[in-house]
Formats: sequence, C-alpha cells, structure tokens
Amino acid sequence: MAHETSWTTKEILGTIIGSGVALVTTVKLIRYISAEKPKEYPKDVVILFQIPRTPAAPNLSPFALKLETFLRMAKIPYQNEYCMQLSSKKKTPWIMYNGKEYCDSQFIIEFLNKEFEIDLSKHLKAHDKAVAHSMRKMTEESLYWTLAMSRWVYSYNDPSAKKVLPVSQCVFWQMKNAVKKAGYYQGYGRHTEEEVARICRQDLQALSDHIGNNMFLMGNQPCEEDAAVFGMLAMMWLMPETSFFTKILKDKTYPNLIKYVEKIKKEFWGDDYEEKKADKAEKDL
Ligand SMILES: N[C@@H](CCC(=O)N[C@@H](CS)C(=O)NCC(=O)O)C(=O)O
Repeated sequence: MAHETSWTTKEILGTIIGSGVALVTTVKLIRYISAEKPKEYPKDVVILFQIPRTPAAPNLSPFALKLETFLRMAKIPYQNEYCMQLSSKKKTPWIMYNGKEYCDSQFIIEFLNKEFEIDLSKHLKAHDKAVAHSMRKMTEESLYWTLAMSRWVYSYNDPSAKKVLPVSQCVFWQMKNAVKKAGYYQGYGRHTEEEVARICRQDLQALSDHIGNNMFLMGNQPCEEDAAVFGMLAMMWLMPETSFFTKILKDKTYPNLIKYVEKIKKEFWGDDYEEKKADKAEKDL
C-alpha cells in the first residue's frame, strides 16, 4: 500500500525559511572569504596613496610628485600605495600614518614637519620664506590650472596624448569634463586657450626670473617649497604634443627651469625617477 506524504503548512513554511537562511549564510560566508582584508601597514612609516606611476615619471599628479619629493628631501620613511582611491576630501594624494588619514599635500607636509621635527627652510630669513611661499602659491594656484586645462581639456583630441597620459579613453573623457567644470569655477576655464597660455608663460617667466642662476628656488640650498615647484615644473615633460607647455619646452624658452628640474631629479630621485624595466615587466605580468 502506497503511503501518501502530505506536508502541513507549518512544514512547508519551515522548509522555505530554512533554505532561505542557509542561502543567506552561504552568500555571507563567500563574501567574507573573498572580501579584501584591510591591509596591515608598518608602524611609524608614511603610507603614500597616489594614482599609479607612469613609466616616464613617478606620477602624473604634480601634488603626488611634490609629496614624494618632500618625503625624499626630508628622509622620512615611506611606502607607496598606488591606487585610484581618493582621500576623504575626494582628492589625491593622501597618506596614512599609524592608522590615521591625512590629506592635502601641504597639510600633510605641515603635519610631517611637526611629527618628525623637520624644517627644510630653517636657513631662510622671514622675507625669503615669504617669497618662497608666494612662489609656491603661484605655482599651485595659477600655473597648475594652466597645466590641467592644457593637458586634459585643450589636448583632448590630440592623438599624442595617449603616449604621455596612460589612462583609458573613458578616464580621459571623465577628466576632461571634470577639469573643464572645475576650471570654469576656478576662473581660468572662462578664458580662451591663448589667454591661458599667456598666464602660463607669465608664471613660468616669474619663476625663471626669480630662480636665475641659482640651483634651487631660494639659492643654492633646497627649501621645502622646492618640492612643490619641482613637482609642477616636471609635468612639462608629461604633456601632449599640441600643448603650449610642450612648445615652451621644445623651444627651450626657459633653460634655467629645465636645469632646475634636472638638478632636483638627480639630487633626490637619481635612478628612481623613470620606471625600472624590471619593475615594469613585473607589473605587466
Ligand atoms: N590641494 C590639494 C590638491 C590635490 C589635487 O588637486 N589633486 C588632484 C589630482 S592632481 C585631484 O585629486 N583631483 C581629483 C578631483 O579634483 O576630483 C593638495 O595639495 O593635495
């Protein structure tokens, strides 16, 4: 005699809920196992978060190059963490130090100066410090925008851009739109390309006239602001062919600025400036 198996409503509900709980637990378990664990960083070492380096230079971002140059100048132990992650202020570069985040290259330098009792400008008198401060501000608040507009907006359709800016077409498009918008609110984005090129030349002329035959920004000894000025000027080599920066560089309009960049490169970067072939091969694997 065949037995009929009839399930009560309670049993059916129990089976459905039981299977659901088992499924959710399994999914959670898989997620937990595959999730990236927070990295452990060494104590008392600055972890420098910056966008991935390029073959020709340590970074495409003048602020990242500034910060890493400063760390080298000040001989502070650091470790690079190349990633696209932005800081809590939605900017790059930024650092982690003993588990805490610090952002904005200048605020970071101020923090590190205190933490490591460093003053790379202690040999300067108040007046010279004021001049160095103004030069850095001109570089970061004016020259930077001419660079950003030229690189990401005016050179958008330049096929040579791909050679110097190793980013996907999609990222390039996003950068163009973001810089165009930011440039508009900053102000330079409302000018014509010729007008922005004029501002760029005026800033470079001021830097060139000020540096003259000196090796560094404030004489023959480096100061803190050299990191920022170097970081920005070194970007001239990372510009598409149609950029007015490339024209200025090719025409050797400011030979002392070229010498200045070469000097700092040699002094604080040596062979590390360009990506080593072995590192590149490992990355490409
Ligand atoms: N004042 C900041 C400027 C940093 C900055 O503007 N970084 C750019 C890259 S060069 C950035 O993060 N841009 C992303 C954005 O503005 O959304 C600093 O000194 O760190």
